[in-house]
Amino acid sequence: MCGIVGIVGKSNVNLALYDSLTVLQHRGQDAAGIMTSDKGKLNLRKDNGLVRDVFHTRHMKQLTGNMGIGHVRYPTAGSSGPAQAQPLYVNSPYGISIAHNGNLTNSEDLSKDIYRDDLRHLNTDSDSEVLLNVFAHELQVLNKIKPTADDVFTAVSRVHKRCSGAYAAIAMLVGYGIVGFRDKYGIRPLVFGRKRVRKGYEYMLASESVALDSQGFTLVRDVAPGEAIYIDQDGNYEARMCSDDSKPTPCIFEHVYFARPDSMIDGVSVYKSRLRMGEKLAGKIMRERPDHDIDVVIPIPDTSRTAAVELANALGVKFREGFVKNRYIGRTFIMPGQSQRKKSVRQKLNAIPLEFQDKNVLLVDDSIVRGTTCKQIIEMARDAGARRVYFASASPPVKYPNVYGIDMPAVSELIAHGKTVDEVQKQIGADWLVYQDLEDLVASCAEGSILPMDFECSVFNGVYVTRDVSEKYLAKLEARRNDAAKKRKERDTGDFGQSEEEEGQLALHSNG
Ligand code: PIN
Repeated sequence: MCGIVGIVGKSNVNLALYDSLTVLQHRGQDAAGIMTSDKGKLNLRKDNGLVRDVFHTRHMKQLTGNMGIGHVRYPTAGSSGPAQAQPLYVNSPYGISIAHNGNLTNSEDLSKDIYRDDLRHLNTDSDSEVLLNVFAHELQVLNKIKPTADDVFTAVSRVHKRCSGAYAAIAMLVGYGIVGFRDKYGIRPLVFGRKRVRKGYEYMLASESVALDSQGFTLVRDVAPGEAIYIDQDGNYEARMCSDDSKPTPCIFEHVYFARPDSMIDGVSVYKSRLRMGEKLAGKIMRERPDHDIDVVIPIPDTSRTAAVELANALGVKFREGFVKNRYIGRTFIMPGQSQRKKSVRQKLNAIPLEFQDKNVLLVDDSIVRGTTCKQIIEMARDAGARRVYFASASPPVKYPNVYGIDMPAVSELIAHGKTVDEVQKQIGADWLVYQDLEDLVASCAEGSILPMDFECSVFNGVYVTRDVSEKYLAKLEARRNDAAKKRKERDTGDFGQSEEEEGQLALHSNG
């Protein structure tokens, strides 16, 4: 997953972009970048690393200008490195840069068209570079010396016709303005906000509303699926629907895990959807085991906490913090022969034994992906003295690959793929395992929505809304992810090296 932001302000926007990216850091920790436009000149700083490490005072001083865009990136299987950091740039026409969140599913075909028909060069295998070049080409063919909002909307409409898959993007036309657009399904989120200042209004587009909140902007609304919002550099904005068959189907995993709980997506509070996940899970537990003997509900920090609180409430059982997470864990060194150490969750989580001793505990997590982490956590609960260890997942079994920007592990690594719930329960070593039902998850995330909508739930049901995801595409993806898994294994068992120990990075890798 990636995070994107764009601002048209009345004074330098570098600090607000930087601060917004730190607020969106949970969406990607691999690379960060900011590009600003100052009187027709571009300024760029991007590199691998966390926002706080990529930008130093000397970079910030150079990022002058009242308009700019920013990006934080998560690595995809097999592709990382500074060349993949965003914003990306093409100089023709006008000078255009882009920050993209998502994944195009037809980028291989589009790359060929871009080369043969559009006579453009691609320098990376990044689908974001494909998106940028398609957009640039569609503006170029309009052949205008100065682009108008109409021209920008025409180009976005053409992008919707040519590009398939997931894309929430913010593009900047140097010296003219920025445009935010979402694919016709609205798979990835994008919000629009404004702030009143002395000289008028400043405008912001961002992946999540928390970025607006943190900078004192008010959420105006979500960019609708298929819509584009163009803000010129003088602060005039215009919105237009650029797709004639938009069908709101946002990614449900944003609610399960990716988005911050204090964000609003398509009018739904992520915090509230997680509370409802807990409530509905409690309903299922009561249906399946009305005489359950759960003494205490314990969340696995951090994401599952909101669902776990409400689950405990609804069951009328105590909620307790049984695990403490090390907030400062970053890189850990792996010495030769220490492969086990990388896999150990004990470095980042520690149990408080008095919450486990002689109790039947219900551990709650947001999802089970590989199942490696939860297996170890169940062991920790037993070591801490638990009598029985039950496990609840706030989402259904993850069984299928994601092609829309969440780079899940290879299907062969997904613990629930091709297994029954009983088999998964056995493999993770739980005394009982309960998963959320998909219809309950959907109901949890839909309540209060401003749009009549379905959700993109492919990791749970294998249904791909863009309808272009062939067996061949999935087989290629699987091969790439298997390769990445193999490399990871080699690295873990190989010579002295470094490794990211972030929970999310072990479990879920994503791009765009
Ligand atoms: C981690 C959220 N969440 C925890 C990510 C682990 C799956 N894992 C997905 C569960 S946090 S595993 O709260 O944001 O820190 O099933 O692959 O072992």
